[in-house]
Amino acid sequence: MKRNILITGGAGFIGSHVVRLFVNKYPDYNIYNVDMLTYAGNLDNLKDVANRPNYTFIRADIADLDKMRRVIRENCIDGIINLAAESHVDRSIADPFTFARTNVMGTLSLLQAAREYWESLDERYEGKIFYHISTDEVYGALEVTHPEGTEAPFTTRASADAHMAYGTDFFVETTKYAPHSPYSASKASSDHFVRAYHDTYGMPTIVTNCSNNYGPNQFPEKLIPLFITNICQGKSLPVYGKGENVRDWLYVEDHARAIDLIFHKGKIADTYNIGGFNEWKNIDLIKVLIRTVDRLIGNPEGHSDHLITYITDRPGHDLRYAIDSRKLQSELGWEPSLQFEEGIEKTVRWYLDNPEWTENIISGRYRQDQ
Ligand code: NAD
Ligand code: TDX
Repeated sequence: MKRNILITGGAGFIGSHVVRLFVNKYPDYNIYNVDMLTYAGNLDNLKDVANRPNYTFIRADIADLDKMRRVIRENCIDGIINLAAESHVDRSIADPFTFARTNVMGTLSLLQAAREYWESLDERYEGKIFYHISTDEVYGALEVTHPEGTEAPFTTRASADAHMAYGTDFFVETTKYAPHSPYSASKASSDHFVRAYHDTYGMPTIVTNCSNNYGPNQFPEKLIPLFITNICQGKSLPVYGKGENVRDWLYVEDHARAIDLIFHKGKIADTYNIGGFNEWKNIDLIKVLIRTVDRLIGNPEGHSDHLITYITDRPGHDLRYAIDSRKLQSELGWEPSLQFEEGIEKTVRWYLDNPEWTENIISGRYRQDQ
């Protein structure tokens, strides 16, 4: 079937994996990638698909309502996957306004532009979808609790059942929103606007909330790529607080597969949580990273342990995120494909095999070329 799909934020980390998947898997779809190319946007991420006949890049700001109206109307867009966002918590603490502008006003502009176009058509919303990509951070933070006498579940990816057996709390689709950082507050606000466009205007919308992603092409300000880069360069590894915060990690291609599945088979007006049942305490994860990088570059074991440096905690640092993704697994049959150890190995190898990708970012060259 022919379709015209608009993917926003496609030059970023997750967006580039989603664009690649759709361009390769659906030759009959026209894929339009709208990205403003902020510091986080990098066209190097999409070199392999840039010249495909079913792919078009449009440099534009999602908060530019008139531009979004034109892009959607001129290209007869019938599906939107909204990934464009300011995404780094530390930057949101330094500059909350940029987060409100892109994440809230940008999403609202896209919703409004889509609404105007779709309502002008005879078939109106039939066959249309506005799919908004959100985060587990909107749910706030969980405690680290597990029954006495049991090991913490965050040492390797367990099955969902084994994980639930610990009886600790997880974020489910009905967990009340309680964002703490300006980033998560802006994402929560955008989620509310998306649901309001469904409830008020009947727009077919879906929202998904995913846990921490990792993998190739992640901007080296986030924990995993920053630490891989620093270990390679013998630079210190700034661990916030005591390194006891817990995150639930998912390989980025597994997230992209979930997005594909939900875009095509998800229930309109519904919400799905996406996560890998793969919780790690930061300091344990950092030790795995050090071991993996040292092994792959031929350093003796323990060589880079001294780089760990505990620094002042991030303000408002959420203690634990953990996603219960059983709804997505049981209703749509999605499962993460990789064990964490495999995913980390693949990720470290990618950064080691592609040093120019990181070097272009550090030198700023990537911004001159685009
Ligand atoms: P990213 O920062 O790597 O990429 C964001 C992209 O959006 C960049 O290409 C940037 O140029 C573009 N962009 C920013 N502002 C824009 C604007 N005003 N107009 C057009 N384009 C703009 O982000 P990411 O980590 O790939 O995250 C993508 C989405 O997934 C975000 O909505 C984020 O909230 C969500 N998410 C991320 C994670 C994660 O672990 N990274 C987890 C769950 C959800
Ligand atoms: O230098 C660091 N030192 C450190 O201890 C950095 C960059 C991070 N950390 C800690 C903070 C977190 O507990 O590591 C953990 C992961 O940090 P980030 O990579 O900044 O991710 P996080 O804050 O958990 O948010 C991420 O997951 C959810 C993404 O950035 C968001 O976009 C997504 O919504």
